[in-house]
This record gives sequence, C-alpha cells and structure tokens, in this order.
Amino acid sequence: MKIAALILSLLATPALAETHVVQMFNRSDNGPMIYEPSFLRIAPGDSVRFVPTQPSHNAATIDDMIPAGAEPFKSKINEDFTTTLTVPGSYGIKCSPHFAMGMVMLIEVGDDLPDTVLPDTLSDRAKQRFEQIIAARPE
Ligand SMILES: [Cu+2]
Repeated sequence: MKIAALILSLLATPALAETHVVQMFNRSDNGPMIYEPSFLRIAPGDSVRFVPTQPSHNAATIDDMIPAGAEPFKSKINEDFTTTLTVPGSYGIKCSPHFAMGMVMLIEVGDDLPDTVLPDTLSDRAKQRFEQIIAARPE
C-alpha cells in the first residue's frame, strides 16, 4: 500500500518544462508571412523555439505587449532561436521585417490571464491578425 502511494505521488509530479516549436513561413496553408502556430498557451518556465523553416524571418517581443518584469528579446534573421518564458502574462511576438504586414503571434504564459490589450501603435494588418488570433484561441 505504501509503495502504491509512492508511485502515485511520483506520477503526480509536474512534468518537466517543455519546449514548444514555432515555425516561420513566407506562406503556409493558413496564409502569407505567418508563424505556425500563431498562438501558444504554455506554462511558466517553458521554452519556445522559433525555427526559420523558410528564410528571412525572426522573432522579437513587441513593445507594450510583454508582461511587466519580463525580458524583451529579438532573434536574428534566419536564426534558430530558443527563449525561456518565466514571467506569466501575454507576449506579443513580431517578425521585424514583416511586422507591418501582420506577421505576429501571441504567447500566453500561465492560465487565467487578463485580456490582452492591443497597443495603438500596431499597424492595421498586425491589429487584424491579433484580433483573429485572440478570437480563435481556446478558452
Ligand atoms: Cu517574417
């Protein structure tokens, strides 16, 4: 009986931090200049790896779209880049050369976050894309 309880407690141990893969495309089945997936909900301490599946993209945090206390980041064009997100909240991610064309994605770190606020500085295309992403995300 004691052994069974021990095994159960081991099984209940939280999973190790995960790495979530995001691919960057000039065009995917879902459209041009796009991150696949364009939405992630991850646990604090998980990592996100941005893979340049097609060339000429990067991943950078958008000013005013990262949680207070989180560290901004910006990968190099065509870099295979991994970052670990520890501060809970919503992170807006942009491709620097294609931001105005709406190449953005949203990462939610943690659960039960307040609504994402879209800054006025977004281009119309980026704003539209975020609105689509937010509308399509799971509860
Ligand atoms: Cu791009």
